Amino acid sequence: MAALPSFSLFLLLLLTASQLQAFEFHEATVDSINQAFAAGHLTSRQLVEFYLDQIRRLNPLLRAVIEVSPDALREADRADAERSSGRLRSGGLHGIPVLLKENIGTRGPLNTTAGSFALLGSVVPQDAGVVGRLRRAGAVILGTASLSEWAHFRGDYIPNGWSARGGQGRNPYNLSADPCGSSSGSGIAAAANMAAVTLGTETDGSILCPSTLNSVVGIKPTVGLTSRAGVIPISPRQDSVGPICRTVSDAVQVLEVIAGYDARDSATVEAVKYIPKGGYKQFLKIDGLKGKRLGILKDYFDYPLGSVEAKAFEKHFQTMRNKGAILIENLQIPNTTAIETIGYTTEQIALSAEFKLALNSYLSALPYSPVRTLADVIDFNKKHKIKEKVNEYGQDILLEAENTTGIGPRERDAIALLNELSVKGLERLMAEQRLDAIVTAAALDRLVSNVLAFRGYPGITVPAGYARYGIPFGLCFGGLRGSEPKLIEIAYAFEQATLVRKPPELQMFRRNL
Ligand SMILES: *[C@@H]1O[C@H](CO)[C@@H](O)[C@H](O)[C@H]1NC(C)=O
Ligand SMILES: *[C@@H]1O[C@H](CO)[C@@H](O)[C@H](O)[C@H]1NC(C)=O
Ligand SMILES: *[C@@H]1O[C@H](CO)[C@@H](O)[C@H](O)[C@H]1NC(C)=O
Ligand SMILES: CC(=O)N[C@H]1CO[C@H](CO)[C@@H](O)[C@@H]1O
Repeated sequence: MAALPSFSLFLLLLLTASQLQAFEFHEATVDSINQAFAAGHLTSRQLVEFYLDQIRRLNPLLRAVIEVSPDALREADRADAERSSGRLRSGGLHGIPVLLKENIGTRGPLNTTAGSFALLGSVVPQDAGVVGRLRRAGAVILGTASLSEWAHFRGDYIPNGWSARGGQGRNPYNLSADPCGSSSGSGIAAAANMAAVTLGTETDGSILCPSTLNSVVGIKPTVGLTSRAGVIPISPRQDSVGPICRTVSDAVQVLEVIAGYDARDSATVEAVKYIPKGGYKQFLKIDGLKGKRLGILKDYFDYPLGSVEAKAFEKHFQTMRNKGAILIENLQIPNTTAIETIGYTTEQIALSAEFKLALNSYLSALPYSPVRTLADVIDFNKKHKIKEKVNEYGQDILLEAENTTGIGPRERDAIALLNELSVKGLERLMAEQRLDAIVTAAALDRLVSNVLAFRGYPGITVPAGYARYGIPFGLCFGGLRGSEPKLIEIAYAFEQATLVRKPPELQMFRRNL
């Protein structure tokens, strides 16, 4: 008789073990996680433990993470306890571990420094707007992702993915390849299964590029759709916070939670009007390409005939046609030459002045900080040349920004030109051709991010193939402000029809692990 209870205990243990085995941690999606949570096959604690273990093993090599949160397991336990007591938070991220780019502020133990020692020890007044939303949805803050220092606004010579605090982030598909930036750690961590989902930020390319190079999905939302409050800024006119995840569905579920009004970011007032009734998940439609008019921008597809990329894109175009899309090929954005020739310098004039104002305002609002102004940051770098590798990488962008004196005639002209290039460029093309989206290749040397940056347009990148040396490339779908619903339909249907993404084969690098 006494044997029975222990025998059933044995059965129970066996059952639990087999159920655990049944959950596939690698390439887990928000949906697969939620199903396992609901079935009682997985706890948030187990999930957090898995990612902490991945970080422990992989981070010495990939440097995708700057800090893990000492509160993560406690937050997971709380999410689990709430779930068992029937209190499930709405939004779909209850108990899901999120990694934040390290320029996104969190109140508590995690530092918010944009990768720079200058801000180490600074105290933020409260969680960033998007972090507040994640917490209210019951998500677990796992830690902070590495980045190109100061979101690549310190100096032109800082390598993508490098920061003094984070070290050099590496591309998990080829350790000697560029991981791109500035949200490099978010892209690397998503690709290498070091977090369930991640957040990045973009001013011009910082979500779209690292998503592409690390073979994951990035959504750069319409500027203002997600709050920038509590995020170390570059430009309130161009900055956007968005998800970087392994699938379109995951990215959309994160977007759903982080998008919305925030009293601390006035740009959200207008942008939240774009949020459709019923949210974004309804646009995850398998037939989302049907009837869509897609403008193929030829400048981004001039790959040599017979190259891996040319063959992949031809196949992808055919898939889109088969799924009912109408492809309008060989298009060019009017003003494309101007965007290429004067766009960058014009943008830099605007960003430099905007950065100085926004950063000084951010720093002065911190309850405690070792630096209070951009000038302090520059001084800090001069005093810590070794730690911050100032002799190697310089700080030319910071110096240029410090030299500005607010938004004067020169800056106003620059901003007006950026708007003109956009209105007479992308907006005109989309209207004339009645497009639902533009389509471009996405790679280190071909990124449409500037076209999307100047006037706050959204874009989504999806993996499209693997080129020479295993380096990933993607497709980017872009559109006008508020066009997320269409972009999601197109990106999701394309992803589901092609399923290009494969996880990096990290055992290749076992020697280094
Ligand atoms: C934040 O930085 C301080 C100072 O270096 C350090 O003591 C602390 O451990 C850091 N926080 C986390 C969560 O790593
Ligand atoms: C600062 O501005 C002055 C006057 O506009 C200019 O001559 C100088 O080259 C600028 N310096 C830097 C570092 O941009
Ligand atoms: C990584 O890229 C380098 C060239 O940068 C190449 O020599 C090497 O073979 C690649 N490694 C892999 C694993 O593809
Ligand atoms: C600055 C610039 O090149 N603007 C041009 C943009 O395109 C329109 C239409 O082609 C031209 O009229 C502008 O001169």
